[in-house]
Amino acid sequence: MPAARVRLDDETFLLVLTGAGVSAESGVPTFRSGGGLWENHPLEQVATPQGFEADPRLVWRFYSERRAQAAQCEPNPGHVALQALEERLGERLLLVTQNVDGLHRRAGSRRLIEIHGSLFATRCARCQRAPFADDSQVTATLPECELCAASGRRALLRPAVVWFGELLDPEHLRAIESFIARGRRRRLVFLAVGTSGAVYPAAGLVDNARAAGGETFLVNADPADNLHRFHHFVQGQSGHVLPTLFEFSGPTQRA
Ligand code: BJW
Repeated sequence: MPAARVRLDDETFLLVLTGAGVSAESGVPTFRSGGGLWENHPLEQVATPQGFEADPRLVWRFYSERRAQAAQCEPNPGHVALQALEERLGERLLLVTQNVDGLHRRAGSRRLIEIHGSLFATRCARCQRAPFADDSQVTATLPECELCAASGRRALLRPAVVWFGELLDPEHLRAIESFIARGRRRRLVFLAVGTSGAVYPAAGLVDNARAAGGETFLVNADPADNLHRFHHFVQGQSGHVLPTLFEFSGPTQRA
């Protein structure tokens, strides 16, 4: 049994934030496990607009490899436990993930916001066309936007993920704020899982939850950078901890 348990009752609004650690047991490498490097390239070289501008081929190779790798991975008991919570809590649960690997969706989670985008979507680096589903591998030829081409401009396509220095979708941020506001009027619980607490604005959500009177939990293999801002810390592997982390009381228990 974990060191602390998350009590859920009929009043509870549960906001969950997940990071790369949740997918580690599925075989998806975390960001900072290899010292923040991919093939000796620092993250800034492959996960910034400047990096893409300087070497789009390198960046596409990074994302093509990750597409292929994530497609071969399966959701683990941590993803499954969070999906099961959605069945019990319904609209009183919101799952916010920083992960782009699609594993929460594949586990069946639908009350889900992918705040850093998706590995399996592509968009134009220049125009505002909506991102489209895409699992292709980019090797030799860099893909170009055909809508821009039709109006006589050349623009590269890029992975539909959020890089450092880029804004998160304001609609996503509004949906999170609105969930916290609803929870504030009832009983708000915030749970962060498998994230180093190093990247904002995700790492600041614990503060938003606390400002709204929320009780806050962190489940992580190691102490996160923002550990001191949580009320409770359960150290361990999420696939092991999450299935027994929650205790239910009231009708929520019967679902
Ligand atoms: C396990 C486990 C197991 C392992 N079980 N646990 C405020 C202060 C300072 C700077 C900023 C600030 N606000 C904004 C910034 C700038 C910047 C930022 O945060 N910089 C920091 C580095 C300081 N943020 C941004 O630029 C964001 N944009 C923004 O805020 O716009 C406005 C603005 C811009 C500039 C200045 C000010 C305002 C955008 C951030 C986008 C991040 N993008 C990436 C790439 C996405 C695409 C892709 O996947 O390739 O997102 S970077 C990378 O980090 C990725 C991740 O989602 C993200 C977080 O990583 P995560 O998930 O925490 O993974 P790890 O590897 O770090 O940690 C894993 C953890 O799991 C570890 O702790 C392990 O111990 C644990 N673990 N196995 C449980 N089995």
